[in-house]
Amino acid sequence: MSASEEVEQTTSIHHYADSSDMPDDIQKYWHQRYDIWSLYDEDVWMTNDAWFGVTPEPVANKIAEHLIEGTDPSKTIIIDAFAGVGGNAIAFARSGRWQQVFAIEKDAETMKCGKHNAEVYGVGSKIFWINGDCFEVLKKRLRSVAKDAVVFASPPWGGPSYNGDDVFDLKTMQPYSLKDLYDAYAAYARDFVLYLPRSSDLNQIAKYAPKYKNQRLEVTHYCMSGWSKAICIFFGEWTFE
Ligand code: MGP
Repeated sequence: MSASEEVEQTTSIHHYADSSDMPDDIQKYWHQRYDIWSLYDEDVWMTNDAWFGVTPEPVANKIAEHLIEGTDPSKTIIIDAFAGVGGNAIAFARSGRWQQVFAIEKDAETMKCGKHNAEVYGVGSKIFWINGDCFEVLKKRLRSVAKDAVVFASPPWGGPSYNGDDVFDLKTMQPYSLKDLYDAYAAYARDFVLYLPRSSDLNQIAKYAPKYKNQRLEVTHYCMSGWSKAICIFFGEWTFE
């Protein structure tokens, strides 16, 4: 019995070898498996929910590149607040830019996937995982670290049905609204990035443009095959060309 077969019997962790093994509601992601993970066949582990929330590898790599371009070189620590099965944290670790990569994940099974996937991608020793609620962890364990770190957050958007409305309402996003996220991260970090739906209401985002930066706020679409997958909002001090 292989290690992944053993894991599958006792937990919600899976490495599906065929789409027919997947629950119906996530089968549509099967054809995207190599877009999500180029090393999918090397025994990448996923929970069922991770299929619709994980950042695809090319997008995660592009975000990691942008963070290198835009952050002050004096910043050496990055905190992935909703690390999930590891998509972004692995890209941050692989970029080689950060002396420390912290990955916070609330769900223990999901975190096991993230740790395992980091091993698959050869960066297992470069990520420090913390099992807990990111708001609690930032308040208590990482408080002194967070103020000089970059915080990256790819929160839940209320499930895969987020896509139903033409314009996504960030005030009613579940379980955390834009305001909840902004208030929580601004309390602990100066520089933070939110990964949000491509159809997010830009007027709601514009309200957070700071006066001291001439009312400018950097928002970037991340695309695959010419279609936006999601946006990032960059809060704090960023210098993009
Ligand atoms: P999607 O719209 O569900 O993609 O998610 P899908 O069905 O592949 O459709 P297509 O039109 O893009 O082909 C697009 C991207 O949004 C995914 O790749 C994830 O990175 C991200 N994403 C989706 N959801 C539901 C979430 C979420 O709840 N949280 C986070 N952080 N990202 C999500």
